[in-house]
Amino acid sequence: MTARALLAAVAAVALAGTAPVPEPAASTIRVSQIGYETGGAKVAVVAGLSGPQPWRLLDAAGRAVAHGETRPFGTDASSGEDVQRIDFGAVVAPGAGYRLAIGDVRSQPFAIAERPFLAPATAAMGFFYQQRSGVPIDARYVPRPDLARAAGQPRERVTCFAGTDQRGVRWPGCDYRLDTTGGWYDAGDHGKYVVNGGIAAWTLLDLHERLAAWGDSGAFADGRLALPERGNGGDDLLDEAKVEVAFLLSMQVPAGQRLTVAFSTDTGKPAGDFRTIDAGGLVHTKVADERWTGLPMAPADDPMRRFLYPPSTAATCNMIAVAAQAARIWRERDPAFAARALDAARRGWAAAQRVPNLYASSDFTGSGGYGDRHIDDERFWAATQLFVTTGDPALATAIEQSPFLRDDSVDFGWGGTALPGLMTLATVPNALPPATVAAIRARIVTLADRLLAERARSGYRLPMAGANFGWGSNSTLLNRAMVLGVAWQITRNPAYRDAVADVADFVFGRNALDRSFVTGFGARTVHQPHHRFWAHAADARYPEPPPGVLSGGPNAGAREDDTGGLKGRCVGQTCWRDDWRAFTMNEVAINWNAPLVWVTAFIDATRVRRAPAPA
Ligand code: 9MR
Repeated sequence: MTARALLAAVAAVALAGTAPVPEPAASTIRVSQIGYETGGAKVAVVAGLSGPQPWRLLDAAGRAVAHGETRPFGTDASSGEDVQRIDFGAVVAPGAGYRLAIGDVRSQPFAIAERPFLAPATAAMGFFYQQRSGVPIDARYVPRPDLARAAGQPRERVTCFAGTDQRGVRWPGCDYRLDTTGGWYDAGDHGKYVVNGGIAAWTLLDLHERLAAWGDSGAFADGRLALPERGNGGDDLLDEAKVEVAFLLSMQVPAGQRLTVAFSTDTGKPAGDFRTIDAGGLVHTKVADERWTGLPMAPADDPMRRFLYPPSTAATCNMIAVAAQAARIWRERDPAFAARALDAARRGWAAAQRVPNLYASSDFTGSGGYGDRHIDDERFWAATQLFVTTGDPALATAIEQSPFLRDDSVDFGWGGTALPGLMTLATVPNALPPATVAAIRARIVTLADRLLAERARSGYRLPMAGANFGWGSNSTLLNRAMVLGVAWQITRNPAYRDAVADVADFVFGRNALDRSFVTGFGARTVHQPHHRFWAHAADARYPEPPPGVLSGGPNAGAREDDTGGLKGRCVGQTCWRDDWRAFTMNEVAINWNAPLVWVTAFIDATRVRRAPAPA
């Protein structure tokens, strides 16, 4: 073959390699499609069998290397299915391309590996770089050249929205501008929202604060991630999180600034009760487009005017929490940044005390609402983070008297931030009396036990037994897994770690749809996320998603349009479609990918390490 012919042949193979591979059909044997840890539990879930059936584990060559019998479970409420389980935990030989088989039915292929979660954790962190606003996304730091793009909003100097909202209320605007360049886009849209940026940044920083206790403080050491900051000597996870912290700080109203805001208290009515106040120290809720843009839309092509939207007490508390957390994390690493963050947090705290009940209005078009009328939990969260950083005795009293110390909720998220306060108090050294810290630790363990009890009732071993899958359900599960992970950190009881891994197994494919909800990981994964730039399905000139991006997941309350006729006829975790239009179930978001990073990094960091060979 001539050199030219060889080149042509290579090119043909390469081209064939880019052709879309047809997706394998869904199997009734559901496995984690990335695979299982050599030393971990290994369970598959099977639907549609009657009575125990013989199973075989096949290696990549199709040879049976283990066998056994399925174990009936009964009806699984989250899917409506009758399920059985295959437990092949005894198999520890590493390998790729394993499949489980029952008769002629085969599972998707999967691996047994020492560290199956390392690559997903790294890819899931890479999502954040690619969501950066204000900077070009450089081909050197993305997994494929077509993911590079021009900067969106490289000079974002914005003023307050002035004009009429969706309900016809006129907002007066303001006489200042803030430079809000930077941060991460929230999701498939180009809004930047403080409450969601806050919980997402906290989640990554919380992971950082735990890695040493898990025995892996270098998990994201300099050079581990593909980032422009690589080689600066700093931890890569912190480099990425700092991008968002800086954005949150930029959203604060300048000291002494007077502003006209609406003190409406009833979401059912148009905004009202406009008053002019000293708004200094409060934080604007969001910077976002004036009207919704369509798909596809690269950030650099966004033609909309962008505005600051009114400050709220909830947004202020989010900034306080993360800025205070940042102040302790960067205290030695970057004292100037830490001091700036602490000053912002303190000014924010004073403002939130002065203006304790300024709620966000959801009446603006062009961006998400993130409205929240219950902000005592945000106040508590802000107080805990500020207290852990400063030891201020006045905050200690407020924390010790808080009803959140005895709260029963096992969930947290952008609108519910009490548990993040407790999770920090439980494990980050602080000046609370030891008995109070012990009580908080016991509380977390109690909540985790409640999650284990739910898991015992769940056919898919989920810490959420019912069919109540809502918007971003994958993050609900992953956030519950974080509570389990903290309980493991407190007790070292392996049952909690196993339960974390069960959530990961679900997210990577052990679910009723036989679907890995993380792009690029698994034989049947997500190809059409609702995202304005990774919009290949909507327009072939735009890229497919990068690997490591989590779909919001099943949403039993999704719009009729999104379910394609499923609405009302799907059960819990079956209410999902891989469709780029389906923003109620197939969008991606920073507050969903952050717990994916936390959970995958947790499993990897807490792996059973082999004893070092004797010297
Ligand atoms: O994650 C948010 C979910 O909890 C809400 O129910 C939903 C409707 O208000 O909004 C979700 O957040 C979206 C935000 O408003 C705009 N950016 C995309 C977010 C993810 O879909």
